[in-house]
Amino acid sequence: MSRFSLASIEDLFFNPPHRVIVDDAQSSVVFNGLTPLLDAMFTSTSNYIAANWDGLDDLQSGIFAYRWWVGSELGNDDAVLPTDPHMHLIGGQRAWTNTGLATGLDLADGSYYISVQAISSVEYGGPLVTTIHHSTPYILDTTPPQLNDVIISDYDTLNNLLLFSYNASDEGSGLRSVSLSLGRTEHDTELLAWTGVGTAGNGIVTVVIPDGVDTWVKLRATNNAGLSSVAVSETAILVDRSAPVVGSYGDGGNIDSGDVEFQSGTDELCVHATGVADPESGISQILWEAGTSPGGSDTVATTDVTDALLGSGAVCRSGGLSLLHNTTYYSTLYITNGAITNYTTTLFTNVRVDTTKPVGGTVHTGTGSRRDLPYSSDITTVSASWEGFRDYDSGISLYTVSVSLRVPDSVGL
Ligand SMILES: [Ca+2]
Ligand SMILES: [Ca+2]
Ligand SMILES: [Ca+2]
Ligand SMILES: [Ca+2]
Repeated sequence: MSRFSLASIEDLFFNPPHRVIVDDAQSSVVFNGLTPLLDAMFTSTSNYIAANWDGLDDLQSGIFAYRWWVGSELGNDDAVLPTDPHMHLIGGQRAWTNTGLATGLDLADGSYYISVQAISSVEYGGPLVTTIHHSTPYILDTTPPQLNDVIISDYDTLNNLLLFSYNASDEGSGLRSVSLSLGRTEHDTELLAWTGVGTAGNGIVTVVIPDGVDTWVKLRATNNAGLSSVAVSETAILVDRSAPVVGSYGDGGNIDSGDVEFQSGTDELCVHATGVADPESGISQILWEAGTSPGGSDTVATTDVTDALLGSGAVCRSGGLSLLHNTTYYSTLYITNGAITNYTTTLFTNVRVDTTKPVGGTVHTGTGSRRDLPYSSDITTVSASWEGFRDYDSGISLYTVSVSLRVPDSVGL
């Protein structure tokens, strides 16, 4: 008798001389998975499990048969019962694959442990059995990572640095990698192909994002079982390396009058600005403040005037103001664009309050040597001249001359 019959294998395991080995991470005999000599750590497939082994055939007497099994704890067989992996093969030992494959399973996520048993072909004195319990778990994870809270915190337009953070984790197999891509939509990666960014939960990527392009940021987290989740930034980001532009601006509420340098009213302060725009990213906010010193806000506290200035082009503050004669009021407008790293155009203008009328001055009929003559023979022209009008605060901006006709009581015709 040179061989045990297959029918007698089960009997051999009841009480043979038995050696049990629990291997360690450095051992290279039993391996998880189908790839020869590669110890797989993770899998995402729940309907089959596999193992392979090597180096068990150098027992002095040769191997008569193998069995393998799988359990949720070391040595257990609650996942795959002990099976002869070569039982179905024709051709004897030459056809052995030293691979175990159990299919049609419905495994739950968790850790699985492979055991392999070799029965030696001892011809005298009964078989010897060696069992190796592979201590490196084969981790099944069928759920992709959790990935959310993708936040783009900043874009450094000088150095082209994109700063971001996210929340990613994987309970079963842990995170293996996180990648980032940029696209013009939520789906493409046209602006930046997938780029590894580490798993720290935040990072910085150097990438040139063109001005004025809605840019969607995508993150992809992959777990150790090879499953991925993708998350997209809640909104597109907009990069703009140029500040808003402005047409004209100044003091006063009448944009047709342009900037004024003096005003007589004491209960109202106005500013105007026209042509306010940013072609790349639009205008997000306009703030106005005014005070009695440049940059001050003691007269008009910082106020959001975005709607008013983009609408009518002018904004006034009237209630509660009591401006002082001979005092200059300095307005500051902060015009901010809509980019992720926004640029602000700051405008300065000022107006001086003059509540007193011009003084002095005399008016004469005629000019030069013909001044103040009682009669004139010129029937087509009336002329006048004046002198001495002054305003010590704001100067004279305009003279208006009027001529009235008074007919004497008796006119000789
Ligand atoms: Ca998972
Ligand atoms: Ca711009
Ligand atoms: Ca002015
Ligand atoms: Ca005056």
